[in-house]
Amino acid sequence: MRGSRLAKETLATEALQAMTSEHGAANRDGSRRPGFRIVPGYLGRDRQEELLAAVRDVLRPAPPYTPRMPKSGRPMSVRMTNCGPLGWMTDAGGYRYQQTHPETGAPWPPIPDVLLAAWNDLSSYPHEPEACLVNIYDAAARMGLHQDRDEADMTAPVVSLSLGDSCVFRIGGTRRNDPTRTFRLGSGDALVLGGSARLAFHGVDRILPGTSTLLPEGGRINLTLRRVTRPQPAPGAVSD
Ligand SMILES: O=C(O)CCC(=O)C(=O)O
Repeated sequence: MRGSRLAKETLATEALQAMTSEHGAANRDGSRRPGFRIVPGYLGRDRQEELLAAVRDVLRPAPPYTPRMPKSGRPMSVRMTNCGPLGWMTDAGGYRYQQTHPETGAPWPPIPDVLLAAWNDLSSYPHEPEACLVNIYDAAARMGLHQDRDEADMTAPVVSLSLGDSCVFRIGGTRRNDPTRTFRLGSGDALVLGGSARLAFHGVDRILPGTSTLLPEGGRINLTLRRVTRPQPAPGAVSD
């Protein structure tokens, strides 16, 4: 099983490197350091169900809300919530991280262990994530091309896991007008944006309804893990 997963992963990574190398979103040296990396089937069905149960435990105290675009206040099609010490928010007041749910005023629930384990496995980053954005897509939802740039520590990658229906994911380079490519992200797939791809523009063009049986209600859930603040140096550490 593991061998075939690794073989699939290698093929997918090579294909993606070939697709993206023209605009620098992938590691050019073929190394395993986080650049642009996709791991198809990272979570098998049992682990997907475990993660889904953990996400439902997050949604009870932190119900999904409709985020709004800065300035215009226009509602987004994706619904969102968060877990972790910080949560990413957008409304007419702008993009930001905050410690509490915008509607309940309560602190976000903690990041479930199954997600922390995925971060430790995939991020190659020695500190914990501080925010896990939960994006909930119905069949009509999408997410426009954007960069994740509200974080202070860009040496930490973005790690994301998908559950439920597949989506058409789009990724480009670090400039909005760079060429883009699309590929399918399915239930259990992991994606890492690090290194030269940390600031790559990306988004979700559309959901492919009926492509997964995981969510009885249909649709897709995406969990995006991020480190937000720079870690404090250990006491007595000498900086150069
Ligand atoms: O749903 C996805 O796969 C992408 C989510 C995303 O780009 C984000 O939350 O910034």
